[in-house]
Amino acid sequence: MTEIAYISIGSNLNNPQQQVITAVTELNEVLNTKVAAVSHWYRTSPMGPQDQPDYINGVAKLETKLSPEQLLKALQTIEDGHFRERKEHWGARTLDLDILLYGNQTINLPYLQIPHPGITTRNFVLLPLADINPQLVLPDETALATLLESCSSKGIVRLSSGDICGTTG
Ligand code: A4P
Ligand code: MG
Repeated sequence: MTEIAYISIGSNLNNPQQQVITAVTELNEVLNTKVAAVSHWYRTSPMGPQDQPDYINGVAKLETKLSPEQLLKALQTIEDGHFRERKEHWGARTLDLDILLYGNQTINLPYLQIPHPGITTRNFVLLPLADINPQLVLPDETALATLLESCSSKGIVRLSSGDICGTTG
């Protein structure tokens, strides 16, 4: 069965613009998976430790036949290919790929929580999700539009396509 999954893409090290563009290509190359849409890209102030560069953030919509666990593994393989080092929690990273949503499923495993716990409060997740699907409703029936109403637009700037080459946004 094909499911829709939304993936958050973030980078703030080693040419972040290039990292995120390459990540989209690699997501499209994952087995039994294709990228159906990509949001605009955003420059965002770091959440967490402030002594790190700004991030480039966006979201990709996937159509996939992989299970959530298989998809997580595929994302971690892509992160590893970007020389992602797992050091400080919320620290700087070359590439972070998180599963925001997988169909209408709720998953609470030690190594996989879906919807991603940060989804309801992070403007760098909510705004790109709305670019792709403003009508989106979470598994607990919260509307994305409702979350957006209480979400700050502080520290986030939408990039135009001239700012980031190769973008479809
Ligand atoms: N994991 C659990 N659920 C999921 C999921 N839905 N998708 C587990 C992906 N992974 C999931 O992740 C640690 C573990 O989370 C994985 O082993 C997986 O089994 P990680 O990426 O290795 O490490 P982390 O950085 O400690 O956690 P995470 O969750 O990626 O961090 P966050 O909460 O996403 O924060 N500021 C801005 N402006 N933009 C950003 O994108 N990102 C972070 C990272 C901090 N500040 C930021 C941004
Ligand atoms: Mg992550």
